[in-house]
Amino acid sequence: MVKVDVKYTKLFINNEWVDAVSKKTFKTINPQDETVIAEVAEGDKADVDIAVAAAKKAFHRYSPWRTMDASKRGLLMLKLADLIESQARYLAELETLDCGKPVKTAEEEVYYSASVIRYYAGKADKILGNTIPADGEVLSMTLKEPVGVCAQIIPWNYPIPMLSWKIAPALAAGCTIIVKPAEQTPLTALAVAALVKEAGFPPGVVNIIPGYGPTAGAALTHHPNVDKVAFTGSTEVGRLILGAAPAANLKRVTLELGGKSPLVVFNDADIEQAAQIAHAAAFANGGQCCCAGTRTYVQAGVYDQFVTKAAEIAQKRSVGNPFDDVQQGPQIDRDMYSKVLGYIEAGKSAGARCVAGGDKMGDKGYYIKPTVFADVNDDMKIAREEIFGPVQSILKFETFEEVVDRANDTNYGLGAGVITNDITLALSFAKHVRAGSVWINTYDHVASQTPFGGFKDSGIGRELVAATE
Ligand code: TXE
Repeated sequence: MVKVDVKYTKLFINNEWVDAVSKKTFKTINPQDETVIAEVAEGDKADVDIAVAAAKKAFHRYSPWRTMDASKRGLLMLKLADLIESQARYLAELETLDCGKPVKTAEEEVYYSASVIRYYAGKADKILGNTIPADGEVLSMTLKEPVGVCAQIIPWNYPIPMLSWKIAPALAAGCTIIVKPAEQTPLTALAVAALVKEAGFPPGVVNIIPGYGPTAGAALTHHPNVDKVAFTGSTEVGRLILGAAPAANLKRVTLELGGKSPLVVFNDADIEQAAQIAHAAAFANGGQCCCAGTRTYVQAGVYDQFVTKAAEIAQKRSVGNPFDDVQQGPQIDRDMYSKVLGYIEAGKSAGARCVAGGDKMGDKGYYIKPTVFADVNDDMKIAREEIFGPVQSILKFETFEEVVDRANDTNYGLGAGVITNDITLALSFAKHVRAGSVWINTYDHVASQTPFGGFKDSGIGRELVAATE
């Protein structure tokens, strides 16, 4: 077991480390072996009130933050990105300890997160308004203003990238922030908070309140002095957040929620390559990815060949101690572990053909074998509900029209993919599938320059580039 020093476990408010008002703490658990990593201060409404007051003060018109040149905001962000990179290995190990993802992937995610912050650093002094040819002897123009105090509630599947997606555009725009990390993974957000202070951001600009959703999270979403909530998580909680907004102050809400994304493989595809892309689409981050391509639709002419290949690749996927050179570590927690195993049983009892995995792995930690089901029907639970684990469902189709209808027959609309050499077919699929992002002959390519978000139950609004426009 790798020893990682946990340096920060308190709330971060006004650039200071403080205990919760209640003095309560909660345990963060290592998903490899269910041991306690650390006791972390448990924020609740009283702490949220203090953090919101700090963020509101930092947003006052004469505050150091509001009077700072926009270009200087960008420079502070560049400094933060440099500091994050300088601690890449430490942050990656802390992330792996807390959420179980392979340390190599965690390190890539740290560099990626620094790149997101750099991208928005460049935007800080390029947020432009318009001049408008209004009728009459007037000059009409728009001035882009920061929204104000932003609550940002993030999940456990990509803790540092989600932190960067949330804080970077808000900082570039000049907002102030209260982040509530997921209760499963509070540690890296706190470690980044220390770097926020070191970079020189004024007190109150970024505040981090670890704690639970129904307490700390709900206090933020109901708070009258929070101007916006940006949330990534389940559709169920997304509905609660949207519902809470009008009662408090009509705060703005962006929601990035779940998915059940289709990936379509046509007869003309290179099957080896298609199976590899589809595997990565379904199994990246142990399947704990909102846009995971979990419904793999394969055209009848190549179906059998594809199923054989997909099973082979899944059986070879290396699963184990995330500090070793593996492709997959444990699932995040006992709840998700049991939930995913429940879906695997549901797939078997519904008559889907399990061609790889299909079970837990070992007796310690939340490890699950990469699982592939073939001969899945659209009405099976495993084809309809978000599993959020290492499970791929393969479905057969005959025609383009049929597969577009079936791909769209879902409450979700986050991602979609298509694999074919026929560009007309690919673009036509991209046009007709109801998904926020469509990838052609690749999957899950997410860039700061490209907006991200969903239709239907997958959410409201767009993140990344759109956030400062
Ligand atoms: O999500 P929650 P959970 C999906 C995935 C998964 C399911 C449940 O299908 O199986 O959601 O995961 C905070 N008010 N995704 O339970 O509860 C919570 O503390 C305010 C998809 O982990 O939505 C955490 O910080 N906040 C997803 C965050 O919401 C509340 C990523 C997410 O937790 C709250 C994660 C409340 N009432 C899960 N209740 C994606 N889109 O990537 C909880 N929270």
